[in-house]
Amino acid sequence: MIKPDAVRNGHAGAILNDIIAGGFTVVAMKYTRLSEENAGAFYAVHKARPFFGELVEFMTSGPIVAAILEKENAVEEFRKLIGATDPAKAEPGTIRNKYAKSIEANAVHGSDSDENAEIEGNFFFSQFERF
Ligand code: DGI
Repeated sequence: MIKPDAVRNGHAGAILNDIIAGGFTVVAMKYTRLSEENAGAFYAVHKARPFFGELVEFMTSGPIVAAILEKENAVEEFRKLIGATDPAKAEPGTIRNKYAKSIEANAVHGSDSDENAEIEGNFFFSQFERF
């Protein structure tokens, strides 16, 4: 997912370029905006964390780009491409290092396991939206 900060700051195109240059194939993609209910469900694992309310507020603050990406070893490869959660700790050249401003407004989301990639893909896309 390209998060609201990156879309707002005009980085969506550059981020997609980096993703494609990184060898990922786009299987599905959409431009949409999360409702409070959607964002709360998407980040349900963080419900008990002190930043949950702010996270939901931020994630609903503007449109996002959701995508399903394909590559060998995709979950790990994508996390390498985006860098650490906190952009201050993200390696130079990573998407979060280049385009993110803070640990919350950190430009992109990537699934953390194959299982969650399946769940998150199903959250955004039907079988008719995958190519
Ligand atoms: O998988 P990641 O997005 O790299 O990181 P995560 O699953 O640990 O956290 C999910 C999102 O929650 C993260 O992208 C931004 C937000 N977050 C994580 N830790 C903090 C945070 N937001 C705030 N405000 N403070 C935190 O410590």
